[in-house]
Amino acid sequence: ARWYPTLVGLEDGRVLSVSGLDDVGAILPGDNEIYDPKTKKWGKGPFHYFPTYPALFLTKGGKLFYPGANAGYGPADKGREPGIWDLKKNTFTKVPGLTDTDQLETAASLMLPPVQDQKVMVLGGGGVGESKKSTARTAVIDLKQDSPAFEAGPDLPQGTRYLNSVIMPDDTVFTSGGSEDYRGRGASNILKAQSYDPKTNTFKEAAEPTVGRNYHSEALLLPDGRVATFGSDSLYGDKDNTKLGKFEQRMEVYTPPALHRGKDRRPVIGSGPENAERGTTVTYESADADRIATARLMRPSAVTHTTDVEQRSIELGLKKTGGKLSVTVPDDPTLVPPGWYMLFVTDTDGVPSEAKWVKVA
Ligand SMILES: [Cu+2]
Repeated sequence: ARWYPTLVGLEDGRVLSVSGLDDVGAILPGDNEIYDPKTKKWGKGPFHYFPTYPALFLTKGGKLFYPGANAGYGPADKGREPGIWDLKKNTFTKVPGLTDTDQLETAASLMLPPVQDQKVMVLGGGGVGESKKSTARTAVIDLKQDSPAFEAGPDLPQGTRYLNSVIMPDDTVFTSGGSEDYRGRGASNILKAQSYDPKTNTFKEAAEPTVGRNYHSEALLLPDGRVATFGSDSLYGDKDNTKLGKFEQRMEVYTPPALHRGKDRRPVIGSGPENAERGTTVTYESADADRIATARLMRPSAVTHTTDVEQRSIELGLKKTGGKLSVTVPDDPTLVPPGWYMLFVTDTDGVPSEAKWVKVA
């Protein structure tokens, strides 16, 4: 029995289920399991303890990276340090450099785009349990280095738990919402959003959301290039914490600036294959081929409790010839795990197309 686990899609299509609470609500000591869709059976996974909803990212070569971000439950002094988990040898190698390591619960984390850069970012987070602490810290680690270590990134506007972070087709990261205190206590929802650019390692202010988002809130990239945010579970409904909170049912949709430049400016991906094999090139009709600058395969998110280990953006090789776009998928299942993806192209002005759904076997 297991609830609040993280499900990590592996390079061969199997799914590793990690941590969680058992049927009486006690945290599992480390008995992880693997589901194989080919045999439709569960088997034993490598034994290792993590707090619930650990953020675990499939990295190049097949090891998992744990930035320390998690969604709580479990003791404060166990399984909270970041490191690299070798599933085959079941070894865990800690990585240095991260600050505010006592505030990794409810932190956001993601593999920065494109995934070939092998950089993982951690944003915000709070103290363990109902702690009042939260941090504005962000940090980035480059896993391509021989001895990877976290380096400080730009601070968030304030201490933030439950930050939503979404990879965008133009290789920026849209972040919004969260609250400064545990579950929005003391009316601490943060009505701010910002766009992070991995190339410059800076935040830029984005349009402010009007609905607060804390615990049990999510944000997803839509196939049309916008971002939907939904949910939130404030513990209290007022500043003095005297009334019970209500589950947030309003959704909001964020339209990035590039989509305000005119509907007819968006490049269009025309007809072409729905399946793409790794290591091969697939070709799509496109009247806009000449002005396309980048092509990305973006994995749809599976996000809950500020944990989204599915989202990733893969840089594709790009060739343009007379009204046709040819994109090449990397020949590496640890970069491109099997499944459905959204194919986006972005033009030289930074305007993205709508997505075309493409399956990588
Ligand atoms: Cu929950």
